[in-house]
Amino acid sequence: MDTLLKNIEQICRQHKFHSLEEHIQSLKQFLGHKQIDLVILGQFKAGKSSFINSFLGRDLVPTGVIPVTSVITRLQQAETEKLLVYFRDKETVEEKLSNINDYVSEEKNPENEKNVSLVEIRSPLLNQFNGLCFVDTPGLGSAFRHNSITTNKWIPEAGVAFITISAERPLGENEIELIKNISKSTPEVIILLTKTDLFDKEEIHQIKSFITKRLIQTFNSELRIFEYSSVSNTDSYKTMIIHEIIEPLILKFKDEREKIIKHKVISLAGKCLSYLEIAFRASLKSDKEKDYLCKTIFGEKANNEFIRQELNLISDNSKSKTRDIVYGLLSKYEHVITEDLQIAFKEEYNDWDGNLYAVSRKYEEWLKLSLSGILKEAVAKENSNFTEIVGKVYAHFSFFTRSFRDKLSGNIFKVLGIRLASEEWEPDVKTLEGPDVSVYRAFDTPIDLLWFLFPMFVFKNVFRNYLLRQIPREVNKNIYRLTSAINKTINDEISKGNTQTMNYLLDETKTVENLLSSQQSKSADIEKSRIELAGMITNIGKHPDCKS
Ligand SMILES: Nc1nc2c(ncn2[C@@H]2O[C@H](COP(=O)(O)OP(=O)(O)OP(=O)(O)O)[C@@H](O)[C@H]2O)c(=O)[nH]1
Ligand SMILES: [Mg+2]
Repeated sequence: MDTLLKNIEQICRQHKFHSLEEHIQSLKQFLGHKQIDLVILGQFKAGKSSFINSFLGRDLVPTGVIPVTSVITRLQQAETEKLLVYFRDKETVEEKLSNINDYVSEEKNPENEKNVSLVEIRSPLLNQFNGLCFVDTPGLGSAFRHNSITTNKWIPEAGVAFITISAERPLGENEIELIKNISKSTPEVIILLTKTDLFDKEEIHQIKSFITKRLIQTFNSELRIFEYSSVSNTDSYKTMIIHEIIEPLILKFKDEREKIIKHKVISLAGKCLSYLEIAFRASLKSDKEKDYLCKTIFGEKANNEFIRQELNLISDNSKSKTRDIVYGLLSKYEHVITEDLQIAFKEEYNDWDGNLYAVSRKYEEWLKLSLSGILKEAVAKENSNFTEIVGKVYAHFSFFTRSFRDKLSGNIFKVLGIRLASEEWEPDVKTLEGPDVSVYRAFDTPIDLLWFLFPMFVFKNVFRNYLLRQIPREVNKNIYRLTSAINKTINDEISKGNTQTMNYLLDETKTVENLLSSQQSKSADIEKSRIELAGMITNIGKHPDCKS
């Protein structure tokens, strides 16, 4: 496999297939892991985390009735139990296992605001599985798009994929898409029909037949389906899975790992091969014909200018709406914040001694502290909605990317009779950071500097009423400022997504341009690489893109 990967790398370098670089790097990273990851995927609330807990016989990962898992959690064997939390932006931390909720649950780490990249549970409970790891993933399809993005990005790491399907919602379009996608990364996709306790035997039989029928209709092949319930009959379901999946994997660990690696390398080789075929056919054309090819392939809707304009359109259109959405989310707190602060102020003010200058400073300090605390709480409550604004725009970028590639691939097919190998891509979504909250001076005109003119024993009530009246203005002003700050953070993130998408597509068009400009003098070289690679693939097995 190493030789094949080196060969692919060398071919990509020689023929400038830039867009396969990321795929090669992620595969190399995968080769560094010595375990096999059993990745539990599926819609939110399908029972993924419950399956892991009940299968391992202990409540290790959090579960619940609303979307829970927000971070990839990997469970692997170890002599002693520990929890490791890996962050995107800081050093890894070792934590008590009992604190796991603080990092992986949507409630304690909403929208993964702590920027955790992975949580690893190391436990002797996993020792019985000899090198097999379980990976719990955030559910797909919930209102939280960032959860789906996190999981989609992890898909290339899967060794064996368990697609959990709740018996309550048997197999929708989302699962079909997921199976299509994951099949490119792993040879072993297994359906886990969860919550079987909710139906009787006959009904479960009907649900399984329905799933099998749909899979055959779509993929022309069946997948193994295992029943599971963490509520009743659990031991017998567990025994079945251990017997049919786990034991064979452990018994032939080395072979199974090779099989997974082979599948991934062949998937990459398939992409490389499709590029070589395009390059070869293009190289046989005359310069005039090449000109025509380029014009047809990069017609009106597949050139760099078109990409730039369309992405900017998506960005600008979304950015122009951000401020109103953010203000809508924050302004609903204005009334209640104002009232709460006014009540609190009335209590505090009586205890403030000193001249007007000292009282004004106290007021500013108090207001800053109280208001920033309350606004921070409001921002924390709304943070998932703010991140979601970015998530929705990224979904547009990823949709545009897919349509663009389909268009490009269709054009190539029209003129050369070959399609680009398919690929899923989306920009990386990051958790937004809450902005600073600040408060103006209590007096815009510095009358407090004239404190000696206003003895407090006479004016205390006048200033009390004055300061009380300032509160609504301060709340309103700070909500506006906060809106501006969050608007900027969100729009900066949208711009970053735009740049990432642009770079990805420019790489892709550059690669195709290189392919199309292949010179006749290179035909023999390209053909040699193509025949060698095709030969290696045939020797090893059919590549997955050929299956569907
Ligand atoms: N009746 C029944 N309920 C189950 C079963 N497994 C899970 N549940 C319930 O389904 C809900 C969701 O379970 P989780 O394990 O948190 O689901 P999940 O797929 O991990 O959810 P996310 O992390 O949000 O994607 C919880 O209320 C569980 O109690 C089962 O086998 N039978
Ligand atoms: Mg979960």
